[in-house]
This record gives sequence, structure tokens and C-alpha cells, in this order.
Amino acid sequence: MTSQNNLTTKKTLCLIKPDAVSAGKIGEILTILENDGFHILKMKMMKMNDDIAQKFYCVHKNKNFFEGLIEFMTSSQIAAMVLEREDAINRLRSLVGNTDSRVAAKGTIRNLYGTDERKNAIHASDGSESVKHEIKVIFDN
Ligand code: FUP
Repeated sequence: MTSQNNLTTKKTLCLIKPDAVSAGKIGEILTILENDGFHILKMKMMKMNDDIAQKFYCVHKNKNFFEGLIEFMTSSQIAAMVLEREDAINRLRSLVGNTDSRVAAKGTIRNLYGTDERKNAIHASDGSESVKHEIKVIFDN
């Protein structure tokens, strides 16, 4: 494995979404992540504007849920972070659970703190290309 691959395997991008921030769940979610061995490399509170949200979710721009997603993600503050851990991308995806919180496995973050397929508490990058794109959009501004 090259050092490039090794780096992308170890880092991922995570957002605690407006619903979970408004509900006061940042601390509980960070505890789950830290207890699982994730280190927080970068972290900030921010309110996404339309431009940032559309760039962040550009792969979904033709989906029927895009407008609702952008409206939700720009509705109030989020907590954004870069996390590090062995096998970070896959591990965070499994802690997060299914997109639809109503069917997310018991004990996953979306099961614990999400409501449905839009208000689902947390975002986790789905691959190394997404990690690069998402860190750039969120932290290079
Ligand atoms: P995930 O990787 O689980 O976050 O899910 P997707 O990449 O498929 O979708 C990204 C985001 O779009 C979801 F987190 C929430 C939103 N979404 C909806 O609002 N409605 C849907 O039917 C599907 C996704």
C-alpha cells in the first residue's frame, strides 16, 4: 500500500447535521466516535450557505431529494470534522448506519439520533475521492 492510500484510509470527513446539533447531541456523538478510537484532527462549527451545500452534495444534484437536502443542511449550524483512525472510512460508515434513520441498525448513530432519510443526524464520507472533495469544500474556505 502506498503512503497516499494509507493516508486516505486513515482519514474521513464527518458532519453532525442541523437536527443533531439543534438537539444538543454533539457531545454524545463525539463520545461515540472517540470511544471507537477516532481522533479529531480538525473541527469547526459552521452554517453552510447554499453555495457550499451545493458543492458538497454535487453528486446528488439531479436527485429528487436535492432541494430538500440543501434546505435542511443550510437551515442551522453543523459541526464539521476530519477524523483519523485505521480504516476510517469504512468504520465511520458502519457506526453511522443506514441513510434512513428509521431502518438504521440498533445502536448506530442514525438509529440513536436521526428521524428519517433526510434528518439523519450525521454525514460520513463514502470513499477516498469523497473524503478529498469534502475536506476541500469544508476546510479550504
Ligand atoms: P448517505 O451516504 O447514507 O449519507 O446517503 P446518500 O449519499 O444516499 O444521501 C446523502 C444525503 O441525502 C442523505 F444523508 C440525506 C439525503 N437524502 C434525502 O434527503 N432523501 C433521500 O431519499 C436520500 C438521501
